[in-house]
Amino acid sequence: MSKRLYENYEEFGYKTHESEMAKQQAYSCARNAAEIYRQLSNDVDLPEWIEYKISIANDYLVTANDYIKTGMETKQVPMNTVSEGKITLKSLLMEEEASIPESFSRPRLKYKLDDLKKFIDTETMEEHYKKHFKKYTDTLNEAIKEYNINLNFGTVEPIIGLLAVVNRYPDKVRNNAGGYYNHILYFENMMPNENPEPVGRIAELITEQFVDYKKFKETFKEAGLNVFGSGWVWLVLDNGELRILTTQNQDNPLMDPNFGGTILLAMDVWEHAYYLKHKSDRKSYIDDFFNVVCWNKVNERIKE
Ligand code: MN3
Repeated sequence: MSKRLYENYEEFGYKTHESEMAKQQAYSCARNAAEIYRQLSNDVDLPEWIEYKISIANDYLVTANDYIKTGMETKQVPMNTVSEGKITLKSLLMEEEASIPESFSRPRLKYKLDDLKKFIDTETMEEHYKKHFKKYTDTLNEAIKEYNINLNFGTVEPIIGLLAVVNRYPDKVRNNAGGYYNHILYFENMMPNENPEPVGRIAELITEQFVDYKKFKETFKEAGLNVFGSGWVWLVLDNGELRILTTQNQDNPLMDPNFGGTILLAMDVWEHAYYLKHKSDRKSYIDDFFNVVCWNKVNERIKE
């Protein structure tokens, strides 16, 4: 694909100074992409994160290519996208960016904050959802402005795209992008639950890999108790296998460029998730957490 783009750019004629500059930039991007692709194609199995980045780069180039070939002659490029006499690739992608949110917001919960009270008390849920989660969301939005972060990651959801490149940014972005996304997962994978036993595909996977649900719970709980200080426990599906991971602070497995799995279940083990009811007893919080796990949500995530 990159090679084809590279060849396409060679056919372009000169239009105006601006379009010539844009053409040269796009040409140079395509040439670099083609060279990188050539070097990488010696490896038969590229790591998933490289494949992912190539596909993002490719999407950008295809969009730029389409725009130049079809748009440049018919559309007037708005003046504010012209900076110091040249059109940047960013301005070429402006139309696509229009659909990208400039900030993040908390999803509405599918249950009321007091619906889990038998296990997770209402006061904790209120503090957690309305204050802690809100704070991560607000601070993330502030950081996006502060560091002028472009949330256009092509076909990848903005928050997922951001987590994958979070190492480029200061801790404020890391902590709050993680804090924001981790809490989406956590509040989504809880639900008032009449029958908290795993069902469907996840029940099968647990039986295959952990013998039974009881054994799985013990392992997951042990992982939670071993998180020193604040952090998270994750059940992920990686190459068809269930794995239990832990992270510190607000880190998320998707921040690791080598992680290629799917997150199925998130458990917050920060004290703010349980201190009001369970005091320092993380163990009893984890027992209660298992009573509100939404296994249907876990099964949905397996299919994604
Ligand atoms: Mn929390």
